[in-house]
Amino acid sequence: KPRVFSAMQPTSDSLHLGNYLGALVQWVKLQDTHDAIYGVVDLHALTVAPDPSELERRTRRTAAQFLAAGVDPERSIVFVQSHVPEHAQLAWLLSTFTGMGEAGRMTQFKDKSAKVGESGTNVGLFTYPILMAADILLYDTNLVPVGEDQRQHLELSRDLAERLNTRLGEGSAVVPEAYIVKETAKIYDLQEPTKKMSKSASNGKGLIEILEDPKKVAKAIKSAVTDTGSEIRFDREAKPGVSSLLSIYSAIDGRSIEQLVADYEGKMYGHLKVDLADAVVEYLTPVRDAAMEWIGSPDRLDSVLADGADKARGIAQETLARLYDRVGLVPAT
Ligand code: AQP
Repeated sequence: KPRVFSAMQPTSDSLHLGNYLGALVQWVKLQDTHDAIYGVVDLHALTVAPDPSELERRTRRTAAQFLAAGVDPERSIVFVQSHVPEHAQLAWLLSTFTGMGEAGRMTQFKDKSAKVGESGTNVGLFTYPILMAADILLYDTNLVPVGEDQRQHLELSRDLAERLNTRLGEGSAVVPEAYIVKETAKIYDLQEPTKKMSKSASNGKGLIEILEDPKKVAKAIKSAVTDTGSEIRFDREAKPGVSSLLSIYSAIDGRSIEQLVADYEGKMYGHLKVDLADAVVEYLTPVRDAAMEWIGSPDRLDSVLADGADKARGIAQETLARLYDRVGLVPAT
């Protein structure tokens, strides 16, 4: 079976609807056709200097949400990045294959560091995409399901894989493909519907957290920014607010955007919002309940993660040994 790898950072107590629809839904589906490995990338989260006890809590909560969404630990590997030291080891090796200019072109670093200023940023944030390439190449990954914001980082992973094959010989690395589903590749902030829904960028009101109290979820949707005029139609340029509500609705309800537009012909924005709020609450309730159950059973959760780390490490060690050998590092034994 081809291999799929993807991961999320434990940077908040709850994933948001963008993480969920943009990535997690695809993770669950791809388990049927792929050998799947899904990680909580805690080493990446260190780049934002998290509070230690928060990081610990969020790491378990993030894993709990993967499982609650339907990632099946009997079929797929679920693990925590820092449990597999080969991630950091391969990242070092890859950093020696990455040009300064190449790393400097990453727009996410530019955006994030611009926000905190040069003195607030750190080298880890700069080399973040190299660690991400290590995450992916370590498992000889064929496919990486992510949202649109990760496209450029994926491109770097591909370039690095190709470079390893050129410089160290064919078969050094598998060149991964991004798997970005157009309809859900970018879920927008409800208050600023031209920006992506994001843990860090939002003021909070435009964000739907999947573990949030259902009343607050409904309220956030009902107070979403809509556009001038009253017609319900899909037009990202002229009507970003309504268009983004339609995208979310279509993703969770299965009706196409055209069908939704037809169903809401002649109705007001308010109708759409009330129905969408109900639909989202209904959609998220079982996920929230299941996540709470996992969060309430830390021993069970830790045992899933221990098992996942064992399995992931088995694969990671082989890949790292292959690359260490090809670059000429003398084996320890
Ligand atoms: N708004 C979004 N629409 C679709 N997909 C999205 N993803 C994130 N936001 C959206 C996808 O979710 C996964 C989470 O990756 P991450 O934990 O590395 O977080 P991120 O990409 O940095 O995005 P966040 O969660 O909003 O955090 P910040 O605030 O740091 O930007 C990825 O597959 C991502 O594409």
